[in-house]
Amino acid sequence: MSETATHLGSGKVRELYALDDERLLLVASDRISTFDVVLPTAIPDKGRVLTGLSAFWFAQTKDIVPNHLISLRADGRSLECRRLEMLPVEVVVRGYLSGSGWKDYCLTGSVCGHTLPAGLRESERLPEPIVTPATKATTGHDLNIDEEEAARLCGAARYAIAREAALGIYRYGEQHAARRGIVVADTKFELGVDAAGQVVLGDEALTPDSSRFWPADVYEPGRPQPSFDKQFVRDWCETTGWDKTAPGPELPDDIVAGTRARYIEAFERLTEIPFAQYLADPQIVLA
Ligand code: Q0Z
Repeated sequence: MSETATHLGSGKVRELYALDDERLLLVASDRISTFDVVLPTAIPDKGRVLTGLSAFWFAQTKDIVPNHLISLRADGRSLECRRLEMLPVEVVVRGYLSGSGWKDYCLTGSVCGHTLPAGLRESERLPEPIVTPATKATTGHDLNIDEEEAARLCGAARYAIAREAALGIYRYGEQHAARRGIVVADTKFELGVDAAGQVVLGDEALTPDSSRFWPADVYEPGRPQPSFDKQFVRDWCETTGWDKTAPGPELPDDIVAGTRARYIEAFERLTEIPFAQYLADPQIVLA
């Protein structure tokens, strides 16, 4: 028995293949992007960290919302998934005021149609998490939309189910991570509809690439927060005079090693599994 995978597309750091009409393969590379540019230097095992974390969250949250995971491959970096009809919006959940949410709040006092209390500071925890959908731009940045527009694009009933699913997973993940010293400021979900018409969580879940992870020990509202995973890379890039257009700079060995250690630290804190054990037996994250 052999399988031939058809390459369907590339993300910045992941590849998508069709295995057959019903199944896809999502493969996470060791590439890293910063300031929206993929760097020429890989972070060894980054793809395994992200795949292991995603599989961990899919297993942990399957009773909150069904997901597309069929199996985690022995390479630790590939997920076999059910093929879904993806919703035309990304469902972003924000528990903290950062990024485009902070920008929009400063300009208008609201984020994607959510009017927020006056006087909030950058990176402040919101009174409750908000859902801020975005349309998937074919190029460049995602476009924030309000929930009324998302409901129109998805169908109101489908959007209502998707937003409750996203909120439920975010609340679970944010609490779990907070107990282990990681603030999940926000996270992006992609959901779809399966052959039975059920809304299903697809893509990746609560990874550092789909979320903002902040170290809880230095969290302080009123300023931007350091990234749990990418801060060494960002800080080093800022010392080089790079203009943040492609191609990015090659990373020195110590920045690669420090960044790899941060990804592994995030994995170990969140899963409570030594990363070496994941490499020896990836299925351990599904238990
Ligand atoms: C995910 C993406 C990547 C490029 C489509 N279960 C699913 N069913 C149908 N479509 C998708 C999924 Cl996950 C799907 N993407 C995002 C991922 C490389 C694009 F690894 N696009």
